[in-house]
Amino acid sequence: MNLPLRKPLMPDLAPVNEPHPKTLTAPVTQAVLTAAALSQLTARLSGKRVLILAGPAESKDELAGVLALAHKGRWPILADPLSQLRQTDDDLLITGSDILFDGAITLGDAQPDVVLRFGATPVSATVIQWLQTFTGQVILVDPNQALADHSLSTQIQLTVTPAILCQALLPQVLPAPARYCQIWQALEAAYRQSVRAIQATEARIPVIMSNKLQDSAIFVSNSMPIRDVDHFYLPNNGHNRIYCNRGANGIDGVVSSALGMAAVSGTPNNYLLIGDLAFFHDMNGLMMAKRHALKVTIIVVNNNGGGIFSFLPQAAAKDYFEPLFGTPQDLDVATVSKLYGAQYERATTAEDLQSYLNETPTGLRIIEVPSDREENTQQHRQLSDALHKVMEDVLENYNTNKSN
Ligand SMILES: Cc1ncc(C[n+]2csc(CCOP(=O)(O)OP(=O)(O)O)c2C)c(N)n1
Repeated sequence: MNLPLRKPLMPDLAPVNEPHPKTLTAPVTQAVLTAAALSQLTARLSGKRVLILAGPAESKDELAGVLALAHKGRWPILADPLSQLRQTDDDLLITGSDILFDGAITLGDAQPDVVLRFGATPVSATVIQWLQTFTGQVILVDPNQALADHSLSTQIQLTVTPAILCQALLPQVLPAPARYCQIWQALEAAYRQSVRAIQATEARIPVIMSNKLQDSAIFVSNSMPIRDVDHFYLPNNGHNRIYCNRGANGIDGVVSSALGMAAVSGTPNNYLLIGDLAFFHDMNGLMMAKRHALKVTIIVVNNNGGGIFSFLPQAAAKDYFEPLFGTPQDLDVATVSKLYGAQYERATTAEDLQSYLNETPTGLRIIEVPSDREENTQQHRQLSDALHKVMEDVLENYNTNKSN
């Protein structure tokens, strides 16, 4: 958009008293479930193998009722990193869904009959693709009729709030067969055990963050950071909120968004996890940290370019891959830190990062984690293979011991 303005460029300095709109989101409907709808829904869910898919939500309160309902039904919850449910270490939360849903594994007795969806579109493209192939029923809880269902798999759309729905269903539903929940919990336990032991440079960052951070607001950049957080940031009782600019999934404006978060989060414990390209893209946003004395720690994963593209087939086309996709900038993060008056640290080991995250934040701090794109791709592939094996072993164990 290019809006030419005519001189004189003197603004109207008279104060404007119009109140700012409190919220830009549409009002939440207060619809209640009719008795008929509730009984139909109960019949679809009670005693069934239900899988709850908790997508992005604004606050912890939005999906609070979902936990109680899940416990009543013994239903596992695929907890998107932006669902705000990973703030508590609940034993029904599932994080290892990408490995289970990428089509390489037969779910067997872990296969759900029904998917009950809350929140917006999940980060995981694998989960969306799986939903497209899922032959059971998909119910979407969409109070404002505003959630785009990118999977086009919804059969029933409920226009009640999660709170109203969960409260109404809670006394009605009976639990799923015990074995169903047990398998999911065994899968998740094995997954988490492997994730805790990750040594790979980039993949271990969310593991360390989920271990170390408490009462923090965490902003995550698009590209590999949000994927790694989805896969490897484990639920814990640290009460950390996680945010990301989803939608167009741009790598633009991420530094500024994180600083905006830090300005209103109400905590000095603000973090941004970001790749080098996204960081340099919005570098000058850092000015605002100085101007507003913001407390924020930025972890820059510096693999000198777009690490995500090394996972795509074009990585094999050596002649044009680097100038078109890899796009290394060869810029120095330490010099950028100096320019904006940030405290600079370089974390080359897991211990380095752990100890930097132990320090209490006092202002703008930039922690550079050097990485290598090729090595990162190999490490992720090895990790994915190992995690598939772990999950397959658990399922095989359950299938051969039917008495489990
Ligand atoms: C504004 C914008 N431009 C381009 C893209 C395409 N894009 C997606 S991921 C990516 C690479 C990001 O690199 P980096 O931030 O260093 O993260 P990494 O891939 O290394 O994890 C690019 C350019 C985008 N998403 N948004």
